[in-house]
Amino acid sequence: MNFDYKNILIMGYGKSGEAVEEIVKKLQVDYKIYDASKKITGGNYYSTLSKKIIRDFDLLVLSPGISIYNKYVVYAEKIGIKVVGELEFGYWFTSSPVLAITGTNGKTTTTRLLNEIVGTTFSCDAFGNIGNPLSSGYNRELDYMVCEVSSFQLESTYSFKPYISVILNIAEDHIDRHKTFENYICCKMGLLKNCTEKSLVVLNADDKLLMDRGISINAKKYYISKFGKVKGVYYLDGKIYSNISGNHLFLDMTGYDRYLPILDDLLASILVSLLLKIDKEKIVEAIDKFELSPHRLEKVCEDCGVEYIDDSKSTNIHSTLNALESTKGNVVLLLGGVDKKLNFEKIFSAYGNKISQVIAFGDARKKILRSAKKSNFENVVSYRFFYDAVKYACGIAKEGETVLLSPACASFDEFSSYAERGDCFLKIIKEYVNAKN
Ligand code: UMA
Repeated sequence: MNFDYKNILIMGYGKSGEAVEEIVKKLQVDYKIYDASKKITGGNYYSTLSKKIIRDFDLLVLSPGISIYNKYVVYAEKIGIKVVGELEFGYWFTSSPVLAITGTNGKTTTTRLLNEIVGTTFSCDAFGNIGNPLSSGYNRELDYMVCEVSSFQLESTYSFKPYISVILNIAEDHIDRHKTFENYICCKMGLLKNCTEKSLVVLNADDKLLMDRGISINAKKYYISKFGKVKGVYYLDGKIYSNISGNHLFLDMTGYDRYLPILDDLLASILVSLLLKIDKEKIVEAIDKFELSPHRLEKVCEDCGVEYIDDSKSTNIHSTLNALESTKGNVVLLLGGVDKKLNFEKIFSAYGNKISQVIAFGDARKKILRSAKKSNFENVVSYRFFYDAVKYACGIAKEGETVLLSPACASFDEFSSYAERGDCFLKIIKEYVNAKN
């Protein structure tokens, strides 16, 4: 590509910033790095910025963690300095076609599964929000790059044009970052902004909001549905059908119960694979071998008739509703962490009858208590710390009930990641069960 920027500021020096730096070094242009919290020594780094510093650059490359509302980013744009996110920057330097997956929930699982299936037939790797910046693949010759794309990344993406784009669903999330739900929706739909009539797009026909927004997109559109026939791949009465060129039975789901809570992810992965003309046998083989993501509706323990499910990966309401939908019997629900300005009342109104007790914890606990009260849901207690909340849940759960950690919040008040929170959940349960037996 024609790259004529001469002075670059890399904003954020985590995985994304490091991958951008690698490309910039190869380009042999001047660059500096800004990171507010890392102590990096040497003349090339800033831990604080000023307008004067910003004026030295002609390109800012943002890590996903840095918002477009950051005051120096706003200033740079105002005075005409080009600002792009790491995903956009990485895309400038990649030549492989991208299979992009976004959505509020299910995008990591779909990315992993699709990458496994595509890998049976083509050279590929998983990139993006899954933990592997697209920029890190700039020097790789792959048939496909399977890329999980977040709203943080789409916020500052302009020319990104995937070969196939998938949007799994859209529900409220990250309102703390994007300010309004509408802004968040626009980021997600932004995945399709460079579509042409030749672009392949996969949408979830069961998601009304997504369908309303997708209607005006001019592309070759295919759909997934859990509720009946669509042009694409759909589920009906325990079987998956493909309806791309003719309607065919694709897979009888007997024996595939583990996929039922993540059916959308499975349908989307099959659909994209069929669009890539991968053999059915290869697809099914990869589905058989695939291990579901840890901390996503993972049954971690059963003791005295109580099931313990780790859904720590659930960091928004939509995902917790999905977990409640797929859980059998009454539920002791662990809810809390860092609120993303989401509406907890939906949980009580939709599943109040199924939840025997809510245990709220962490920063969001007071808001959860208020939401329960507003919804006339009385069985709710709160604890400041996760440890105490889990111990309490273990103590009150009755035979036949499920203790479900599906917190609908980020984990950063007490943990470094949702994975650490899930690991801690299991540790506390084990401690409780061992002490009792
Ligand atoms: N930083 C600042 N100022 C700020 C914000 C951050 O200086 O205002 C600095 C931090 O001090 C830190 C660096 O920026 O050193 C971190 O940047 P980053 O948060 O963008 O982290 P990366 O390591 O580059 O990881 C990012 C994604 N992080 C976020 O979106 C917050 C990772 O997604 C992604 O895996 C990775 O790029 C590779 O693409 C994580 C995530 O939480 C898993 N994603 C959100 C989610 O899934 O809900 C969207």
